[in-house]
Amino acid sequence: MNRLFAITIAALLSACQPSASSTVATSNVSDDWTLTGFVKADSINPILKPTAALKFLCPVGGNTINWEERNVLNPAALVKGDSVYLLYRAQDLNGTSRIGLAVSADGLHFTKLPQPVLYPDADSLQVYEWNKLRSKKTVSKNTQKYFDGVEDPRIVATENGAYLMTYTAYDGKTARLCMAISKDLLHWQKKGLVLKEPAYKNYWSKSGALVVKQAGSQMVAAKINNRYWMYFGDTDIFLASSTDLTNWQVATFSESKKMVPALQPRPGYFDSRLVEPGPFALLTHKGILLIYNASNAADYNDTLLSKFTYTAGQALFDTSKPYQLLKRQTNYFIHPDKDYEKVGEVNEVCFVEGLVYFKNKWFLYYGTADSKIAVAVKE
Ligand SMILES: *[C@@H]1O[C@H](CO)[C@@H](O)[C@H](O)[C@H]1NC(C)=O
Ligand SMILES: *[C@@H]1O[C@H](CO)[C@@H](O)[C@H](O)[C@H]1NC(C)=O
Ligand SMILES: CC(=O)N[C@H]1CO[C@H](CO)[C@@H](O)[C@@H]1O
Repeated sequence: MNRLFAITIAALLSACQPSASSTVATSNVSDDWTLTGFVKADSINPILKPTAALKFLCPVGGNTINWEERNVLNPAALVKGDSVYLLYRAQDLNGTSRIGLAVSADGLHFTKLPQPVLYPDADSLQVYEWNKLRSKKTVSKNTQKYFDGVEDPRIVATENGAYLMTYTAYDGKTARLCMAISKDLLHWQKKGLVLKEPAYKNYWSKSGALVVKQAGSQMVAAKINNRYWMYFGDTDIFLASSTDLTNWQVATFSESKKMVPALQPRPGYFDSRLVEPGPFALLTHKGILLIYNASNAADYNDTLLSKFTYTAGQALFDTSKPYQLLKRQTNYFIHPDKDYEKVGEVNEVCFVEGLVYFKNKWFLYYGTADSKIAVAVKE
């Protein structure tokens, strides 16, 4: 990354040692900077379920499969025209993930397109998106061992009217954060790894949430200090920045070269095991609002949640210093309490990845137990 910038970060962080990010946590935080008051739409949830009805000719395996028979989960969302679009992850029975598209006129009732819009293909990314062991072994229905594919999309608009998706490419061994762009949400051009630098190419990376500004119902990638910013990671949350949305540089400390953690797990809280970005990071007049997913640890946990429960919380970062945590919720604002959130492929999961402002309401879309998709609405 840019040397000057790396040094600046290091200097700023060393000024508030030790532990830049987690110490703010327990201060008496006023919650007026948060986006809360979401109510789960119980009468129609879950809004998306897997089905064996949709067929797809897999260009890698060469076979026709029921591409979303096993699970649908972890959707990105955006508004285009008069509709809400969900880009959701779907798994076939073998556990390969692809990304499908569903459309809604009211944000609640969705119609799926019959074919996925992004999937492992016979292309240069196949090496990251397809598990080589698949061709050798018959995969058991009940193992996660061979899971692969393209997972967990997040989406923002760009200033030139295109859409940028970040997603996880998974080869069964290493998850790598990737990008794709589209003008129409149907046709996607894969743009490869987000972390292209040799030091990070084989690094486990996931969950890229860009800093955006809200323009009506559009969430548009926004620059701070002449750079775009992306929060990413699924243990701690790290940062990358870019001038062109294509070439990203990880924010590292200049001496140790370690990645700068913007947010870390907190012992004793709902986010004691891991933290991971939600939909996108929204510029507000109070700072950068990041909705994040969190998992509860087996030790030094929130004792009111069972271990490994996925909930979501919110954090606020300084607008001129995106690595500087200002505030953080002391408790989650959404957690699993419905049957379909508690039991599924992975139990006890509400995983938030889609957020839209549509017809004067906020709609939050989330994966439930890694098996279905639900919505919560803020009037
Ligand atoms: C699962 O894998 C087996 C063995 O490779 C293959 O025969 C089958 O068609 C695959 N099913 C799906 C849904 O991909
Ligand atoms: C929470 O952590 C304590 C130890 O700190 C452990 O005894 C307990 O079982 C944990 N609770 C859950 C729900 O994981
Ligand atoms: C982005 C990502 O990989 N998220 C994972 C976090 O954990 C939840 C719960 O198991 C999964 O749903 C996600 O796939």
